[in-house]
Amino acid sequence: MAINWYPGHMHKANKELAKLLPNCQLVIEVLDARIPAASSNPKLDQLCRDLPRLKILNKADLADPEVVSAWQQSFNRLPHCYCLQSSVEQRLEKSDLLAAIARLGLEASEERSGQIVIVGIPNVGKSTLLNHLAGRKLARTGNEPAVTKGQQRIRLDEHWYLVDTPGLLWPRLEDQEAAYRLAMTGTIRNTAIDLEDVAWFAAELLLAHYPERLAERYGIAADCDSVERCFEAIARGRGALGRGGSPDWHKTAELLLNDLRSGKLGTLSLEKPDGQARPAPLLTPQPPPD
Ligand SMILES: Nc1nc2c(ncn2[C@@H]2O[C@H](COP(=O)(O)OP(=O)(O)OP(=O)(O)O)[C@@H](O)[C@H]2O)c(=O)[nH]1
Ligand SMILES: [Mg+2]
Repeated sequence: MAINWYPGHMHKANKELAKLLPNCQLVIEVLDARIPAASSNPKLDQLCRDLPRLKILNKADLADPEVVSAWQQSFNRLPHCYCLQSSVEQRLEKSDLLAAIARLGLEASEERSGQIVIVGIPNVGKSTLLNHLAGRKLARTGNEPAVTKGQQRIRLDEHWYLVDTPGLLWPRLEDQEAAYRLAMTGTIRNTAIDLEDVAWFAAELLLAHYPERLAERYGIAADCDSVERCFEAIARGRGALGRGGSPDWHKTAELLLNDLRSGKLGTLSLEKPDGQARPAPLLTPQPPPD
């Protein structure tokens, strides 16, 4: 099933962002450290033109530290761009932001406060970041996409305002493998995806690149190369069974995705910075059997 998710509120938020940007001096683009490529909005470059960009590799606690550092280095080679990491244990601090502003050559004006906008895909941690920088819980946060529905501006200090924005995707997710990675990590509302399809894709990817995690958590044999057997083992091990004791594919899919999204399968990097996404072995995601 092709994945696309561009509800009406995103269309509106996109227009509101386009109006706001001419009055901003800096764009903070929050990326998911597990999928820095798939979580980069291709429409943002057109919208932001040559505004300086601070890329934040957020949720770094859920990704492989070495791969995140490699991404950070590769982003730091881009012009007008500076990249930092942020995670639950080590959040981006206000002092880091002010240092980044200086590094990007921006100066606070004495007469008029400048404006910094925080943008990114849904559920990536934009509002959490705004609250942390503000030192107070001003924006609503939640572990589901599309929690923020409108812009929210706060004062960061005497020189800068900070604006939180709703999470944005784009009208067509052309790269469907990237779309599946977005879905696996919780960017797309569950009602807009086929959960079993996405979990099947996730299991393929884990079997190919992180079989030891499946072995550790579910006792799946390290040489298992069948997604169906992997699903069956999870279902039996976790009691996700339907009538007659056969595996309940839907429950199993939910279980696997919840474990993956919450970090119970350990740190995962699903893309590498050399442009080579850690590929799922199949080009077209295959649905689970009926
Ligand atoms: N593991 C981990 N979780 C994080 C991190 N930052 C934020 N989160 C969690 O990610 C979820 C989404 O956070 P939000 O701040 O609401 O995300 P958002 O980007 O504002 O989402 P929308 O408003 O829906 O676009 C929440 O459950 C946060 O607790 C992080 O660095 N690591
Ligand atoms: Mg938000």
